Amino acid sequence: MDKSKFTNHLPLKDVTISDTFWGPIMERVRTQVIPYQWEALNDRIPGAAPSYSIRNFKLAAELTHPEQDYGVPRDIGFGGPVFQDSDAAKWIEAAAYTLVWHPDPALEKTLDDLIDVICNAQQSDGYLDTYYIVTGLEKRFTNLKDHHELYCFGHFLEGAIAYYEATGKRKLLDAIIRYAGCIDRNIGLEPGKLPGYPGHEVAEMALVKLYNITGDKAHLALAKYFIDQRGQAPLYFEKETERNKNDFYWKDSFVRYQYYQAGKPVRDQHTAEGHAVRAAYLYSGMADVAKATGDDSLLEACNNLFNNIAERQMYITGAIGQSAYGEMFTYDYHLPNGTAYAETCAAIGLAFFAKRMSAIAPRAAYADVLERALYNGIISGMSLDGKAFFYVNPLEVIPESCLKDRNCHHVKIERQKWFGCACCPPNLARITASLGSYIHSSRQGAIFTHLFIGSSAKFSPNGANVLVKLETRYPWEGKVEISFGVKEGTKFTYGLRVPLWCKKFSLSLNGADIPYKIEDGYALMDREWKDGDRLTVNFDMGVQFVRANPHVRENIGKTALTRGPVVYCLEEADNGKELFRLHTGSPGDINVKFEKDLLEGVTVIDVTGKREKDWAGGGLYGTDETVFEDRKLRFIPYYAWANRSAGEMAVWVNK
Ligand code: FUB
Ligand code: ZN
Repeated sequence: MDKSKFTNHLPLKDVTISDTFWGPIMERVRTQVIPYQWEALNDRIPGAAPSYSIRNFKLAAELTHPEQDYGVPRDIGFGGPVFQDSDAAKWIEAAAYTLVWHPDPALEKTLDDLIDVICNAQQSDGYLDTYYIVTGLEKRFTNLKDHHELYCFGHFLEGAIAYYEATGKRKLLDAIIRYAGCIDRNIGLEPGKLPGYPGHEVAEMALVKLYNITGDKAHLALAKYFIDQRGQAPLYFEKETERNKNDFYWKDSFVRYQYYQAGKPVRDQHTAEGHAVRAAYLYSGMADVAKATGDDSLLEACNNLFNNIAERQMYITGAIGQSAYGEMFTYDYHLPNGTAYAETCAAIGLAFFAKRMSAIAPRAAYADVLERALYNGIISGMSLDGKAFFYVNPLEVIPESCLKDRNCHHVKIERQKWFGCACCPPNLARITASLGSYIHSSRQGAIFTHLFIGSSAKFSPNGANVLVKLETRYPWEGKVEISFGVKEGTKFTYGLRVPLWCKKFSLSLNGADIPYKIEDGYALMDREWKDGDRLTVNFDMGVQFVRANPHVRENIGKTALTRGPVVYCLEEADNGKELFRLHTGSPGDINVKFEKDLLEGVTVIDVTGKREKDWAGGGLYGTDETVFEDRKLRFIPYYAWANRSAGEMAVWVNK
């Protein structure tokens, strides 16, 4: 493993975002989404499915400390799915990130009060999971496969770390470190412990994050153990199921333990399989452990899995998880558009994985996937007003199918206010609120820019402070200006990602040519940088008519329009019904314009195309020639669909 290539992403506190695209989204998350989700977690959204999340914490706190009274009836029982704790934990994480870039004493107070409740629910040995605290602690750790204790623990950790980093307050962090100790005492290979691991991954990456703060080798060792033990024979989940007479939902399915990526050791897994969110979180944790321990075989497994996803199982929107059955991956080149599951959380998980891989070695192939997911399959999960959410993000929607075709029942034609299983909305909030930490990474002597997001960021690549400022109207325009603030001339390598979608670009420094070499898709400039140096890059943002690999049977004869990182779609609101009858025209006949009053400001693509006309004679089958009429087609960014009216949508269009 070439450790000299390792980089670290910049901490959130060192980046200030001023981006014209992401800035408003982040602000909406802060001002709309976070308060709205707080109401949802407290079951105060009329007409929305109750969360029970905060109620469960209050109930658990009352049961743990009978002198406490949060006004929750003690005989009421646990509410919602077993993993409801994670929704509050993700909310804490997202809210904490916003505090970094927008201090808010009232929000901090709400968080402190919630943390008090959570800590009151904690058991004396550190255990902290409201499902078992409420339903019976004697059953804890008896169903790691399905009951999400270690998943909630992982999310608690992520939330606690974020809050500690935002405020310096350790109460939640210390509580969760005690919980980590409890887990360590109960789970592992040593005699008397359960040789188990998470049924839903996330704790692996959270523990590495914790290790980076505490430096406590036990935290890294627990993450490594979870990864190494997964799928080892005899299968823990099989033994656990037999021992505790647990259900095994996937018993008669082809996927069995691979649903949990636990059917074989992780280093023997070469294709992404099973539940997509679980998989993406596992692979992210594997990348973290590989980097922290310098484990070559683990990194090789990460690369195999990354390539399998990016080259064979990822939608053009960066979405993953083709199948509603099991919210799972299916198989290579199987990318159905209308029945896609494409869970928002899964695209977010892929972004986590891609971010980690690009820290291990800056390569455009990694950051391109990150960017693809961010600008498309992730933010499609949220309405433009931040008040409604998609769980499922298909690439084609026909409203009648969603009602009458069982295979499309999971597809909603309008974003929902909340969900009984509300994993996606807080996940969206936490990734957007922490976007500052995705833009750059650095190592001794080098800074890399992975994403083009208007911001200023502080580095010290060689001891001296460097300020890197990005100004751009990306993704609508391809010009990015990068200026450097340094006290004295400072020598370091600056690496700028050249997106793989970009066929042509120009680069200049202070108006003159600058020498660079391309390595792994980054333009590397090794020089002494002076204060005020201004680098200008212009990425050609021509509209591209993209094809899918011919192995993808759904997209044969079709094209998808992209411009820069943005994937486009046709919507009924602009193009009428039966979008599947439309054909694009010639790539030459295109009009691209920015519509500032449409969908919060988007660049649209107008193309002259054709529509198959009705048959003169009617009838279901026949031999008539296809007759076309001319049609103007309007393409809008995919992420912005379903923000005007419910209707059809299609990404892939007949050529
Ligand atoms: O199981 C917890 C979360 O609920 C998963 O990550 C999502 O896919 C949803 O099933
Ligand atoms: Zn989700």
